[in-house]
Order: sequence, then C-alpha cells, then structure tokens
Amino acid sequence: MNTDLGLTSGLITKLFKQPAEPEEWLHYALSEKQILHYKELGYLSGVKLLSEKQLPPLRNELMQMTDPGHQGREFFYEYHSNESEDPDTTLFHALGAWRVRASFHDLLWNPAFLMAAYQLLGKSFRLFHDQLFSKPAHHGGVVAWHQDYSYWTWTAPIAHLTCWIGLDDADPTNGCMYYVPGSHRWGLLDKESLSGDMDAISNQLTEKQLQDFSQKVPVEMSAGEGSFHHPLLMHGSYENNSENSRRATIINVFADGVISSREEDGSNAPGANNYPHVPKGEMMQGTYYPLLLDAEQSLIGVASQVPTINDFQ
Ligand SMILES: O=C(O)CCC(=O)C(=O)O
Repeated sequence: MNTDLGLTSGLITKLFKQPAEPEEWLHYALSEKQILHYKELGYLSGVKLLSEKQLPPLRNELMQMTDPGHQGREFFYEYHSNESEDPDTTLFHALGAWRVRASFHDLLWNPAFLMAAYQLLGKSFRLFHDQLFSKPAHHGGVVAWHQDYSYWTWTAPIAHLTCWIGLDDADPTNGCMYYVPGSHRWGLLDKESLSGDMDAISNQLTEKQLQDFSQKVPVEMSAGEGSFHHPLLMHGSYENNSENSRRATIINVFADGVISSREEDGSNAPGANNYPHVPKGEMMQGTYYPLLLDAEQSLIGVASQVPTINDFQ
C-alpha cells in the first residue's frame, strides 16, 4: 500500500528548518524594491530559495518520479511522461509531487518561499498544487506562451501566485522561461495547447501586445533560485537543445478565501479528473488545499515590519 503524503500535515524530512520565533521570518523577507518590481512588471526573479544541501534530495526524487512505474504515481493530479506535441522532443510534466515524495512535500513549507509568497500576495495563502517541468538535454520540448490563470478559471477570484524553482542552472541555451514584462495587465486570454505551437496565443493578441513580445526577458537563474509570477503574466519557454537538462519545480498558491467555480458540466474543469474536488461556490480548503502560511499566527508581533504588496496599492 503506497502512502499519500498529502495526508501528512507535519514535516517529514529535516530539509527545511522552521523559524522557532516570529523574528526569524524576517531573515527571509523580500525588500520593498523587490515587491515593487513584482507589482510593476508582474514578476520577480533571482530569489535564493534552496541551498546546495537541499538540491540533491529533490533531484533524486524527481528522477524516481520520472519513471512511470514509481511507487505513488496514483497520487498525481496529472502525469505526462511526455506532454510535448512534437514527437522529436520530450517535456515531462506532472502535478502533485507533494503527495508522492517527502522532499517535495516539505518544500511547500520552505520558509524562504513562504515569506516571499506572503509578501507578494499580501495575505495568508493555501496550496493550489505543485508542478514538475523537466526538459532533458538535447531534445527538451517547449512550453507555449500562456497565462497560468487561463488554466485555473475553476477557482476565483484571481488571487493566485506562481513560484518557479530551478533544479538546474537555466538560461536560453537549455530552455529557460521567458516573461513579457507588464503583460499581467493585459486581461485574461483563452488557453491554447500548453506544449504545441509556441506562438499559438498570438492570434488572440493586439498589435501592441505583439510588439511587447520584443521586450521579453529570459529568466536566467542558478539552480536553487526561484522566480515568482502573476497569474496573468505571459510566459513560456523554448526547446532545450543543449547538453544540459533543465529541471524545475513549481508551487502554485492562492490567497485564503478563493472559492471553487468549477462548473458541474465540466466546461472549465482542470486538465484531469484527479484533482481534489470542491463543489462550486465552496471555499477551496481542506486536506489537499492546506493553509501554508497563516500570517496572523506565524508573524505575530512582527507583521508590521514585513513589507507586502498591500503597502503599494
Ligand atoms: O518550466 C517551464 O518552462 C514552464 C513553467 C510554467 O509555465 C510556469 O511556471 O507557470
């Protein structure tokens, strides 16, 4: 019998030491400048989230999980050994690793991630789901330009945040992500295929938006660094034709209070049927949508020293 780690509320490993006192959270705080960057441009990159010691266990568990026969596979919400639509390339993509392997479970409670996410959302928040995106060397596939929330309209309102964490150094040669700065103000577009034509979204864009693509920025980061982006920010990543793999894990969260807007007819249903179900109109909460940071409890006595996005409205 395999164990669903999503049922474990405490930490399983010793990888991510928790602050013993509220003051300790302050070590992890983003600066006002970083928060303003996120607010203006819709993203913030280069945030150190993992140490050299924390990377190997995550890489090792990712390797285990890319074997489709691994123990616990049934707990994934979605599992695609190769989601690429181009038969010559490979894109491993899976959602739900936190239920399958201990280091990925505990990563959700990494204080460096929790603090930054709190500051960029300005509220206590819950796990939506995690993701793995792995592009092998030489033939890694694309992730087409998209806005995350176009896949998430079964939850509302838009109060979500994505954190992308590199398990390898990433740059344009091995298929790093690109952002279009400021595109989080474009409004919501329809979703296109995630791993087919890189530019499929372009038929929905205005001339001005198409021009904005010339400002796209590569998210070049070292392994262990993370970038945060807004749920409406346009982003994507090109092929990996280099000698190096490009592995990443992603944590998607939403502010406490987001509700299910999932239509019973399935018209806006998530990409597979294995997501923990919350009836329409009810709050997204419970075992599988745990409260990752309860600011009132964790930041008691120090909250006023922590700048958040709410300070810049
Ligand atoms: O890892 C990638 O290339 C794509 C990741 C992505 O789409 C995301 O973090 O929302």
